[in-house]
Formats: sequence, C-alpha cells, structure tokens
Amino acid sequence: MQGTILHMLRETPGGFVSGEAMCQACGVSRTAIWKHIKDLQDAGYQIEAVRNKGYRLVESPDLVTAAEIREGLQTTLIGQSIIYRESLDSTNTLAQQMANQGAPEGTVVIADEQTSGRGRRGRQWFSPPHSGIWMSLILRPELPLAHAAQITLVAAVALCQALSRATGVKAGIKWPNDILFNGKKCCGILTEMHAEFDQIHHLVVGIGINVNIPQADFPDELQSIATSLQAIRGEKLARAEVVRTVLEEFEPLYRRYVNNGGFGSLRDAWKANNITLGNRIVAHTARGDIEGKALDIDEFGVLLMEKDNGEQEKIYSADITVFV
Ligand code: BTX
Repeated sequence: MQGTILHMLRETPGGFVSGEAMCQACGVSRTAIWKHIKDLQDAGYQIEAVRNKGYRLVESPDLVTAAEIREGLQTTLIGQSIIYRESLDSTNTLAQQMANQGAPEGTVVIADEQTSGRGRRGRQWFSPPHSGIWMSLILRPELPLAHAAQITLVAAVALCQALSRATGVKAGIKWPNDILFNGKKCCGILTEMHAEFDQIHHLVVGIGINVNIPQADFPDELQSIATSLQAIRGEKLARAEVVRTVLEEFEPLYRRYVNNGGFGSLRDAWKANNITLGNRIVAHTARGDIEGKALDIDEFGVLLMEKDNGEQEKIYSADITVFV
C-alpha cells in the first residue's frame, strides 16, 4: 500500500494528491492513509500535508525498502516478494533460512547494511549502511547439481547489463563472480545452495554492489582493489532504481537459462561483458596456481586456459588474477 501511495505522490511532481484519491486507489479509510503517510515520514520521506489539498512529496530519501523497489518494477517472478531489513548479519543467511521454510522462487532479501557480509571461502564483504545494495535472490531451478555454479555467471551478465543501462558504467566480468571497473571491484556475487544427492532444493544468489560509497570510505586494505558507482560516476545514484534494473535484467536471462538451453544460450552475452578472455591470468585452484592465458569459456561455464608450456587446461573452480 505504501508503494501505491508513493507512486501516486511521485506521479504528481510538486503537486498535491488528495487523501480521497488515495483512499479510493488503496481501498482503505482516511485514517489508514494518514497512518501510512506517518510511517513514510518516519522512514525519512518529506511529505507535506495541507488541509483541503492533500499530500505532497517534497523529498525522498535513498532507501532500498520493498515499497521503493516495487515502484514501477517490471518483473513477473524476481522480486514479487521483497523482504527488507535495516540491518542483517548477511542477506544470504536470512535468504537461506527463508528458502528452507518454503519462501517462493524469486523472493528478494535486501538489507541497508550487513554486519557480517561474506564473500567466497569465508572472506568478508564490506557492507556499510545507506550506501550499497546487499541483496539475495532465492531460486528453485530444476537443474543438475553440477550446473549450479553457472547461475553465478548468469547473474554476472545481468549485473553488467544493469549497470550499463541504469548508470552508463561499462564494467566487466572477472570469471567467475566479480564485476570490475578499471581493475577494481564494484560488485561481487556469492551463490550458495542447498542440495541433496543430485537435486537442488534452492539456490541463494547474493549480490553486493558498491553504489554510493565515496572512495575514501573504503577501508585501507580495499583502497586499491575496490571502487563504487559513485566513485566512477562522480555522483550519487538512487539505489532502488539500480536494484530494479538488476532484477529486470536478471529475470529474462534466468528464464532463458532455465528453459532453453543452459549457459550455452548466454555464452555470447557473457563474452560481450567479460574482461577475462584473451588476458594473462593466474588461476588459484585447490591444486595450486596455474599461469597462462584465458582462451575461452565453454557451454558449461568452464574456463579454458593455455598454460605457459602450451598445454590446455580446464578450470572448473578458482579465484583468478587477471593481468590486463
Ligand atoms: P569474493 O570472495 O570474491 O571477494 C571477497 C574479497 O573482496 C574480500 O576478501 C576483499 O578483498 C574484497 N572486498 C570485500 N568487500 C568488498 C567490497 N564491498 N567491494 C569490493 N571488494 C570487496 C565476492 O566474494 C562475493 C561478495 C558477495 C556479497 C553479497 S552482499 C549480499 C550477499 N550477502 C552476503 O553476505 N554476501 C552477498
């Protein structure tokens, strides 16, 4: 309901929307509308109320609440249910719990801040308040277990396309799960799953995007490796709009992936957005470091590299360093 109210206020920029019109649109009483307006004001929206005229939106805060994201969201699956919390240890943790309790496919869990945001292999993910997008998507694809990791690649394509569409930033994918701009990470993806035998129960795709973090606000150890959209663009962005764009880019890619043809059908899109292939890389694998050139990605998302001795090697899982 708050989404409808916000939408009506925004559709009338600078003007007033009568309480009566809101009652009709929402099908509730004047008192109920007044209470929702009060909640919105408490959340930081500056809404002016004038007798006999109605309500006017003076200024919106940069929030990633469900109401903000839902407004104008053009998806039919991803984000139909949105769970927002001001602070969470990790959105992936709550998403896992909710998925275990039966939350539907497409549910998005999002927080303004994470106190224990995590990356792969137990690493930490810096997730300060009011400035980033820290969210997790719950998915229930009918896929063989071995294909689960490909969802990270699908999300990476969606992120690059979304950043380009919403912000004009042309970032690139470092296989498998990072999005870089000028060699610095602006987004990361962490896919976790719950499976039994060969069946995936659910996947949780965690997405972190550094949006309005001034470069100086990154901790010292991240200064040389991390960046934000604000640092790249030189201005702040509305986080909810970036979230919407990510969900809207992800949905058709995910559908194509699940319905038609796996990663092969998205391979060209992945290639068009990557900064890995053709470059010298070191793959840090469980078997040790492998140096060489990244040659290609196959229809399963496996990275093919040519080692310095000329032999070819398939990389199924690794962190890589790319030398551009
Ligand atoms: P990763 O393991 O590839 O990268 C983690 C590494 O990235 C860290 O060790 C650190 O060097 C660096 N790093 C930490 N924080 C940031 C940051 N904000 N920006 C750039 N670099 C950083 C990447 O893992 C996957 C990250 C997924 C984060 C999302 S947020 C929502 C969801 N919930 C959750 O706990 N994790 C995911």
